[in-house]
Amino acid sequence: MQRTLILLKPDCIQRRLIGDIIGRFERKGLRLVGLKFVQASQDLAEKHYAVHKGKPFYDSLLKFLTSGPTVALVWEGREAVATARGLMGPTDGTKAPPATIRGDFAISVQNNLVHGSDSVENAAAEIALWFKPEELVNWTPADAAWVTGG
Ligand code: D4T
Repeated sequence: MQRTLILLKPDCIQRRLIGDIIGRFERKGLRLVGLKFVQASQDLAEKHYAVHKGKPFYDSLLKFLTSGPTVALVWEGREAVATARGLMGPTDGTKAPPATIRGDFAISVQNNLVHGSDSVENAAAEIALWFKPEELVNWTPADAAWVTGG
């Protein structure tokens, strides 16, 4: 079982898409283990996007992530990192195929609604950045055997 960090970025909240987008991860069969509504500070945004420091879009990206509230989520499941990235689609909304989140709802590169960890290692670091260990809930959904199979 893997865990991944998903952020519903400020555009998702402003556009009232929280329910639609959380529903896609739920319906896929991923298990929600963490959820919080956060106003990201400059420090948190800088740490989250440290890998992009120095790139031409970095300042704009930080301004965007700190411009309003974000919903931070941790999802668990088989191949959760790649599965979530598949649900999201590629970075540029205009290139994202229909039936992906960005393909259905985004037309921007920056304002692309969601962030998802891109590796198991980065997922662990990002989950630790956004959540305290005690904020994550271990539980077994009633339909777990039906979702995961044998
Ligand atoms: P995240 O990290 O938000 O899940 O997005 P991706 O993994 O799909 O894309 P990324 O790391 O390459 O970019 C992070 C973030 O920066 C924005 N961005 C990216 C931007 O504003 N301009 C750009 O030219 C690029 C490449 C979008 C996502």
